[in-house]
Amino acid sequence: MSGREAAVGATDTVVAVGAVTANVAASAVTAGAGLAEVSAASTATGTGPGKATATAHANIALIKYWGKANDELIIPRTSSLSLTLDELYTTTTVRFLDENREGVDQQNETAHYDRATLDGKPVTGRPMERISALLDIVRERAGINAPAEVTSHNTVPTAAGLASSASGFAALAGAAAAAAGLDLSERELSRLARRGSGSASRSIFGGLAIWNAGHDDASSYAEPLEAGVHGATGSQAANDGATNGTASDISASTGTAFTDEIALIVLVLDAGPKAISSREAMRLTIETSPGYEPWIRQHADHLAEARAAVAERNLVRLGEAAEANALGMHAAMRAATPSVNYLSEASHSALQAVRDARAAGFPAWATMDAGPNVKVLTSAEHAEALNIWLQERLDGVVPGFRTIVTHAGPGLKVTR
Ligand code: 2P0
Repeated sequence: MSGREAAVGATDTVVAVGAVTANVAASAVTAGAGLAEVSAASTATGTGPGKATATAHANIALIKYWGKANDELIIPRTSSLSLTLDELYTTTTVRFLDENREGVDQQNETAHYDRATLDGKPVTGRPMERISALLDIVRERAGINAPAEVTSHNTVPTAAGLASSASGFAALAGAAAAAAGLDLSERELSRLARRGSGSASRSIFGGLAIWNAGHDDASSYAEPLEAGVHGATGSQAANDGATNGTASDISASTGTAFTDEIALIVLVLDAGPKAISSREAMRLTIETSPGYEPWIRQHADHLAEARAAVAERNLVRLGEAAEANALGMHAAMRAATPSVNYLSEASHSALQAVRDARAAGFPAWATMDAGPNVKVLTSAEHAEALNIWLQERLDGVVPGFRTIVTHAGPGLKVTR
């Protein structure tokens, strides 16, 4: 019996998908193929038919996804490797309404029949179309025809390059599938989340995850990078066998994963929305930048380095590969026509501060996404001291910045 099967029919049950970390109660029981039934009646919300709530955490790519081989299915040009974060997450409830949409021209009208709010504000326009498009995939698979009401809350500053679309679409995929009564594996959930936003495929999993580029819908999915990370920090350290062959081992003596030895400091330099969507910026980079194909060629080396680094638990090697990969991605964007530049003056000050921190002896490597904020990979051991050092270093240089110290976070959790 899978964890999901165990949960079906039970009321007030939380189903945790993916890595279970220290954030999950030690009483958690792992089951089957990485799905864990968690005894947590007090945390469960409504359980009526057609309704489910999911929480998914943001992830930051250490080796990036930038560019699609297939725009419609969101098949990327490269595989990517990420860390799911504890502090930044989205919680989404999907309720399929007791109506059906028969007689409606669904090609044109679907978006009008679904309703969504994000942090209490109605979602409209293109973001609403993207939500309905994902709901359509779920409706088709489940053979239902009901409009949905979606309620979403974000701890991530939306659209500021802090991966809100990753946590957002992973939570939507998990909640919508459960609300529709679909019994999906982690891999299927990853593929479904990918259809909403590529990076969301990785947020199904906790800790370090790799999104295998693949070549079609079935072969493009994420999976955990480290064996045994499921529950590795809880009482149920037994490896659930959900990973396959790509993984490094958990330290037998300490029971910790490499994932739990690393931290990421987010330097929030500007929490406003970005000027150009990453989807559009990727397209411009692919179509016009002479720097794109060279970056793609380097990317294979960066990914191999990062995988080897995780296997040997080598933070220096991982940090060097991550920083080189991010700098190359931004250089490729800069060379597009028109040039895409997400980095601000504050970003460059932060990048200099990270180099200075390294010179001062800290483990510290920078990565940047589709926004001006800089994320600093470091060790869990040094995170607090480095955070203070960076705050002091940037005080008076970057006005109004704040920092968020994050560690590895858990995979998708679905509540029915
Ligand atoms: C990543 N980013 O690997 C890269 C690095 C931003 C920079 O994935 O078009 O919102 O929805 O698949 O996932 C941001 O792009 O793009 C992203 P779509 P997504 O995290």
